[in-house]
Amino acid sequence: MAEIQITDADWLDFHPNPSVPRFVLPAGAVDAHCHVFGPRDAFPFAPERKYTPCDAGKDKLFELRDHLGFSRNVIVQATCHGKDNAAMVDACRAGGELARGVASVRHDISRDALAEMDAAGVRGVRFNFVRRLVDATPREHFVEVAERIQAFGWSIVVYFEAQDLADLAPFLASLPGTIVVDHMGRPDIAKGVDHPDFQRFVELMAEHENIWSKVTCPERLSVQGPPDYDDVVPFARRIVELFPDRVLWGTDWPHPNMKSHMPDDGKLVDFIPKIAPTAELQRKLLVDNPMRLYWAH
Ligand code: 0GY
Repeated sequence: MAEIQITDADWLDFHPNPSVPRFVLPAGAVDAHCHVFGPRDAFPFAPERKYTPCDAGKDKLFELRDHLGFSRNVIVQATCHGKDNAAMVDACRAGGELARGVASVRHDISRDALAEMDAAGVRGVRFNFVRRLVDATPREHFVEVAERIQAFGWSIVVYFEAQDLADLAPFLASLPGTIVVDHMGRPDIAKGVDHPDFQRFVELMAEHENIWSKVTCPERLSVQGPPDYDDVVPFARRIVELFPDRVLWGTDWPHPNMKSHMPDDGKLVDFIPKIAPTAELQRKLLVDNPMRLYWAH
Protein backbone atom coordinates (compact mmCIF):
# COMPACT_ATOMS: atom_id res chain seq x y z
CA MET A 1 0.00 0.00 0.00
CA ALA A 2 1.26 3.48 -0.84
CA GLU A 3 2.57 5.44 2.13
CA ILE A 4 0.31 8.31 3.26
CA GLN A 5 2.60 11.33 3.33
CA ILE A 6 1.58 13.81 6.02
CA THR A 7 3.12 17.28 6.12
CA ASP A 8 5.26 17.85 9.23
CA ALA A 9 3.23 19.34 12.09
CA ASP A 10 5.63 22.31 12.42
CA TRP A 11 5.87 22.94 8.66
CA LEU A 12 5.46 26.56 7.55
CA ASP A 13 3.73 26.95 4.18
CA PHE A 14 4.98 29.46 1.64
CA HIS A 15 3.57 33.01 1.85
CA PRO A 16 -0.02 33.01 0.53
CA ASN A 17 0.06 36.50 -1.02
CA PRO A 18 3.55 37.97 -1.38
CA SER A 19 3.78 41.70 -2.00
CA VAL A 20 4.64 43.24 -5.35
CA PRO A 21 8.32 44.22 -4.99
CA ARG A 22 9.22 47.90 -5.05
CA PHE A 23 12.45 46.97 -6.83
CA VAL A 24 11.79 46.46 -10.53
CA LEU A 25 13.83 43.52 -11.76
CA PRO A 26 15.84 43.97 -14.97
CA ALA A 27 14.41 42.41 -18.12
CA GLY A 28 15.27 38.72 -18.31
CA ALA A 29 15.96 38.28 -14.57
CA VAL A 30 16.52 34.69 -13.36
CA ASP A 31 15.38 33.24 -10.03
CA ALA A 32 18.40 30.93 -9.82
CA HIS A 33 17.49 29.06 -6.64
CA CYS A 34 14.00 27.69 -6.14
CA HIS A 35 12.38 24.29 -5.71
CA VAL A 36 9.23 22.33 -6.39
CA PHE A 37 7.66 19.97 -3.83
CA GLY A 38 5.38 17.37 -5.42
CA PRO A 39 2.47 17.72 -5.56
CA ARG A 40 2.70 14.42 -3.69
CA ASP A 41 -0.21 12.76 -5.52
CA ALA A 42 1.74 13.03 -8.77
CA PHE A 43 5.28 13.05 -7.39
CA PRO A 44 5.51 11.34 -3.98
CA PHE A 45 8.28 12.41 -1.62
CA ALA A 46 11.27 10.09 -1.22
CA PRO A 47 11.22 7.43 1.50
CA GLU A 48 14.64 8.60 2.78
CA ARG A 49 13.55 12.27 3.17
CA LYS A 50 14.26 14.13 6.42
CA TYR A 51 11.14 16.31 6.22
CA THR A 52 7.68 16.18 4.65
CA PRO A 53 6.75 19.60 3.25
CA CYS A 54 3.53 21.09 1.93
CA ASP A 55 2.84 20.64 -1.78
CA ALA A 56 4.43 23.41 -3.85
CA GLY A 57 4.17 22.48 -7.50
CA LYS A 58 5.32 24.06 -10.73
CA ASP A 59 2.12 26.04 -11.34
CA LYS A 60 2.57 27.94 -8.07
CA LEU A 61 6.25 28.49 -8.86
CA PHE A 62 5.52 29.92 -12.30
CA GLU A 63 2.76 32.12 -10.83
CA LEU A 64 5.28 33.54 -8.36
CA ARG A 65 7.83 34.07 -11.16
CA ASP A 66 5.34 36.23 -13.04
CA HIS A 67 4.10 38.03 -9.93
CA LEU A 68 7.62 39.07 -8.86
CA GLY A 69 8.73 40.01 -12.38
CA PHE A 70 11.25 37.24 -13.04
CA SER A 71 11.60 35.78 -16.53
CA ARG A 72 13.21 32.45 -15.72
CA ASN A 73 13.78 29.83 -12.99
CA VAL A 74 16.59 27.49 -12.06
CA ILE A 75 14.83 24.70 -10.17
CA VAL A 76 17.10 22.93 -7.71
CA GLN A 77 16.27 19.37 -6.66
CA ALA A 78 15.06 19.45 -3.05
CA THR A 79 16.18 16.75 -0.64
CA CYS A 80 12.59 15.72 0.16
CA HIS A 81 12.56 14.14 -3.33
CA GLY A 82 15.88 12.35 -2.81
CA LYS A 83 17.40 11.28 -6.11
CA ASP A 84 14.03 10.98 -7.83
CA ASN A 85 14.17 14.04 -10.05
CA ALA A 86 10.75 13.53 -11.66
CA ALA A 87 9.00 16.59 -10.18
CA MET A 88 11.91 18.90 -10.99
CA VAL A 89 12.30 17.50 -14.52
CA ASP A 90 8.54 17.78 -15.12
CA ALA A 91 8.71 21.45 -14.07
CA CYS A 92 11.68 22.05 -16.37
CA ARG A 93 9.84 20.49 -19.31
CA ALA A 94 6.76 22.60 -18.57
CA GLY A 95 8.88 25.76 -18.29
CA GLY A 96 10.66 25.06 -21.58
CA GLU A 97 13.25 27.72 -22.36
CA LEU A 98 12.21 29.62 -19.25
CA ALA A 99 13.40 26.90 -16.87
CA ARG A 100 16.58 25.02 -16.10
CA GLY A 101 17.21 22.37 -13.45
CA VAL A 102 19.83 21.11 -11.04
CA ALA A 103 19.51 17.41 -10.18
CA SER A 104 20.60 15.12 -7.41
CA VAL A 105 21.86 11.84 -8.86
CA ARG A 106 23.34 8.50 -7.89
CA HIS A 107 27.04 7.94 -8.54
CA ASP A 108 26.32 5.20 -11.08
CA ILE A 109 23.84 7.20 -13.17
CA SER A 110 24.03 6.25 -16.84
CA ARG A 111 25.00 8.51 -19.69
CA ASP A 112 21.54 7.99 -21.22
CA ALA A 113 19.82 9.14 -18.03
CA LEU A 114 22.01 12.25 -17.94
CA ALA A 115 21.29 12.91 -21.62
CA GLU A 116 17.54 12.65 -21.00
CA MET A 117 17.76 15.16 -18.16
CA ASP A 118 19.95 17.44 -20.27
CA ALA A 119 17.27 17.41 -22.99
CA ALA A 120 14.69 18.42 -20.35
CA GLY A 121 16.80 21.42 -19.28
CA VAL A 122 18.93 20.09 -16.42
CA ARG A 123 22.33 21.77 -16.36
CA GLY A 124 23.86 20.76 -13.05
CA VAL A 125 23.98 18.48 -10.03
CA ARG A 126 23.79 19.32 -6.36
CA PHE A 127 26.12 17.87 -3.73
CA ASN A 128 24.59 18.22 -0.29
CA PHE A 129 26.72 18.07 2.86
CA VAL A 130 24.10 19.36 5.32
CA ARG A 131 23.59 16.59 7.86
CA ARG A 132 20.07 17.54 8.90
CA LEU A 133 18.98 17.16 5.24
CA VAL A 134 20.76 14.08 3.92
CA ASP A 135 22.71 10.99 4.97
CA ALA A 136 26.41 11.35 4.19
CA THR A 137 27.58 10.51 0.66
CA PRO A 138 31.08 9.06 0.20
CA ARG A 139 33.29 11.66 -1.45
CA GLU A 140 34.38 9.19 -4.13
CA HIS A 141 30.72 9.02 -5.23
CA PHE A 142 30.67 12.79 -5.68
CA VAL A 143 33.91 12.56 -7.68
CA GLU A 144 32.35 9.93 -9.93
CA VAL A 145 29.30 12.11 -10.57
CA ALA A 146 31.54 15.13 -11.24
CA GLU A 147 33.40 13.11 -13.88
CA ARG A 148 30.21 11.78 -15.50
CA ILE A 149 28.67 15.24 -15.98
CA GLN A 150 31.73 16.75 -17.68
CA ALA A 151 30.58 15.44 -21.08
CA PHE A 152 27.44 17.59 -20.71
CA GLY A 153 29.18 20.77 -19.52
CA TRP A 154 27.09 20.84 -16.33
CA SER A 155 28.09 22.67 -13.16
CA ILE A 156 27.95 21.58 -9.52
CA VAL A 157 25.98 23.23 -6.70
CA VAL A 158 27.27 22.54 -3.18
CA TYR A 159 25.37 23.04 0.05
CA PHE A 160 27.23 22.98 3.35
CA GLU A 161 27.29 24.86 6.66
CA ALA A 162 30.02 27.29 7.71
CA GLN A 163 31.60 25.00 10.29
CA ASP A 164 32.32 22.41 7.57
CA LEU A 165 34.15 24.72 5.18
CA ALA A 166 37.67 24.16 6.56
CA ASP A 167 37.32 20.42 6.12
CA LEU A 168 35.61 20.65 2.72
CA ALA A 169 37.69 23.38 1.05
CA PRO A 170 40.42 21.13 -0.46
CA PHE A 171 37.75 18.75 -1.78
CA LEU A 172 35.72 21.59 -3.33
CA ALA A 173 38.87 23.01 -4.88
CA SER A 174 39.63 19.63 -6.46
CA LEU A 175 36.28 19.37 -8.29
CA PRO A 176 36.20 20.09 -12.04
CA GLY A 177 34.13 22.79 -13.73
CA THR A 178 32.07 25.53 -12.12
CA ILE A 179 31.18 25.04 -8.44
CA VAL A 180 28.34 27.15 -7.02
CA VAL A 181 28.10 27.47 -3.24
CA ASP A 182 24.59 27.79 -1.82
CA HIS A 183 23.81 30.75 0.44
CA MET A 184 27.42 32.03 0.78
CA GLY A 185 28.35 28.88 2.70
CA ARG A 186 25.85 29.81 5.42
CA PRO A 187 27.99 32.28 7.44
CA ASP A 188 27.26 32.92 11.10
CA ILE A 189 25.95 36.48 10.78
CA ALA A 190 26.35 37.16 14.51
CA LYS A 191 30.14 36.84 14.12
CA GLY A 192 30.33 39.79 11.73
CA VAL A 193 31.59 40.14 8.18
CA ASP A 194 35.27 40.40 9.16
CA HIS A 195 35.34 37.20 11.20
CA PRO A 196 37.99 34.66 10.03
CA ASP A 197 35.27 32.13 9.17
CA PHE A 198 33.74 34.38 6.51
CA GLN A 199 37.21 35.50 5.41
CA ARG A 200 37.99 31.86 4.71
CA PHE A 201 35.04 31.72 2.34
CA VAL A 202 36.08 34.97 0.63
CA GLU A 203 39.61 33.58 0.24
CA LEU A 204 38.27 30.35 -1.25
CA MET A 205 36.50 32.37 -3.94
CA ALA A 206 39.52 34.62 -4.46
CA GLU A 207 41.84 31.64 -4.93
CA HIS A 208 39.55 29.61 -7.21
CA GLU A 209 38.01 31.36 -10.19
CA ASN A 210 35.67 28.43 -10.84
CA ILE A 211 33.96 28.87 -7.45
CA TRP A 212 30.75 30.95 -7.50
CA SER A 213 28.29 31.87 -4.76
CA LYS A 214 24.56 32.29 -4.44
CA VAL A 215 24.04 35.44 -2.38
CA THR A 216 20.73 34.04 -1.22
CA CYS A 217 18.67 33.34 1.87
CA PRO A 218 18.91 36.44 4.08
CA GLU A 219 15.77 35.04 5.75
CA ARG A 220 17.68 31.91 6.83
CA LEU A 221 20.87 33.66 7.89
CA SER A 222 19.54 36.81 9.56
CA VAL A 223 19.61 37.17 13.34
CA GLN A 224 17.72 40.46 13.15
CA GLY A 225 14.92 38.93 11.08
CA PRO A 226 12.24 40.29 8.73
CA PRO A 227 11.35 42.37 6.86
CA ASP A 228 14.72 44.00 6.04
CA TYR A 229 17.34 41.39 7.00
CA ASP A 230 19.82 44.26 7.14
CA ASP A 231 22.40 42.29 9.14
CA VAL A 232 22.98 40.02 6.11
CA VAL A 233 23.60 42.93 3.72
CA PRO A 234 27.37 43.40 4.44
CA PHE A 235 28.05 39.71 3.76
CA ALA A 236 26.19 39.50 0.46
CA ARG A 237 27.34 42.91 -0.69
CA ARG A 238 30.98 42.03 -0.09
CA ILE A 239 30.68 38.90 -2.24
CA VAL A 240 28.80 40.75 -5.00
CA GLU A 241 31.33 43.58 -5.10
CA LEU A 242 34.41 41.34 -5.00
CA PHE A 243 33.14 38.73 -7.44
CA PRO A 244 30.47 40.40 -9.61
CA ASP A 245 30.80 37.85 -12.40
CA ARG A 246 30.41 34.81 -10.13
CA VAL A 247 27.25 35.48 -8.13
CA LEU A 248 23.66 34.29 -8.50
CA TRP A 249 20.44 35.22 -6.75
CA GLY A 250 17.26 33.26 -6.04
CA THR A 251 14.17 33.32 -3.87
CA ASP A 252 14.61 29.82 -2.37
CA TRP A 253 10.83 29.46 -2.72
CA PRO A 254 9.02 27.55 -1.14
CA HIS A 255 11.57 28.07 1.67
CA PRO A 256 12.03 24.57 3.10
CA ASN A 257 12.48 24.20 6.83
CA MET A 258 11.97 27.83 7.76
CA LYS A 259 10.90 27.72 11.39
CA SER A 260 11.16 31.32 12.64
CA HIS A 261 8.90 32.91 10.00
CA MET A 262 7.89 32.63 6.36
CA PRO A 263 9.38 35.41 4.20
CA ASP A 264 7.34 37.63 1.93
CA ASP A 265 8.94 36.91 -1.46
CA GLY A 266 8.30 40.47 -2.63
CA LYS A 267 10.34 41.78 0.31
CA LEU A 268 13.13 39.35 -0.56
CA VAL A 269 13.32 40.91 -4.03
CA ASP A 270 13.57 44.32 -2.35
CA PHE A 271 16.75 43.02 -0.66
CA ILE A 272 18.55 42.84 -4.04
CA PRO A 273 19.43 46.55 -4.55
CA LYS A 274 20.95 46.64 -1.05
CA ILE A 275 23.50 43.98 -1.99
CA ALA A 276 23.90 44.94 -5.66
CA PRO A 277 23.53 48.72 -5.60
CA THR A 278 24.23 49.57 -9.26
CA ALA A 279 22.34 48.67 -12.42
CA GLU A 280 25.47 46.94 -13.74
CA LEU A 281 25.85 44.72 -10.65
CA GLN A 282 22.14 43.92 -10.76
CA ARG A 283 22.32 42.93 -14.43
CA LYS A 284 25.29 40.63 -13.81
CA LEU A 285 23.70 39.04 -10.73
CA LEU A 286 20.25 38.54 -12.17
CA VAL A 287 20.75 38.12 -15.91
CA ASP A 288 24.28 37.77 -17.30
CA ASN A 289 25.69 35.29 -14.78
CA PRO A 290 22.77 32.83 -14.64
CA MET A 291 22.34 33.00 -18.41
CA ARG A 292 26.03 32.21 -18.94
CA LEU A 293 25.94 29.30 -16.50
CA TYR A 294 22.58 27.71 -17.23
CA TRP A 295 21.50 28.82 -20.72
CA ALA A 296 24.76 28.34 -22.67
CA HIS A 297 23.01 25.51 -24.53
C1 0GY B 1 17.44 25.42 0.59
C2 0GY B 1 17.68 25.08 1.99
C3 0GY B 1 17.27 23.99 2.68
C4 0GY B 1 16.73 22.79 2.14
C5 0GY B 1 17.04 22.24 0.96
O1 0GY B 1 16.88 20.57 -0.63
C6 0GY B 1 16.55 20.93 0.50
O2 0GY B 1 15.84 20.25 1.23
O3 0GY B 1 17.85 22.83 0.11
C7 0GY B 1 17.45 24.01 4.15
O4 0GY B 1 16.73 23.32 4.85
O5 0GY B 1 18.35 24.75 4.62
O6 0GY B 1 18.35 25.87 -0.10
O7 0GY B 1 16.34 25.22 0.11
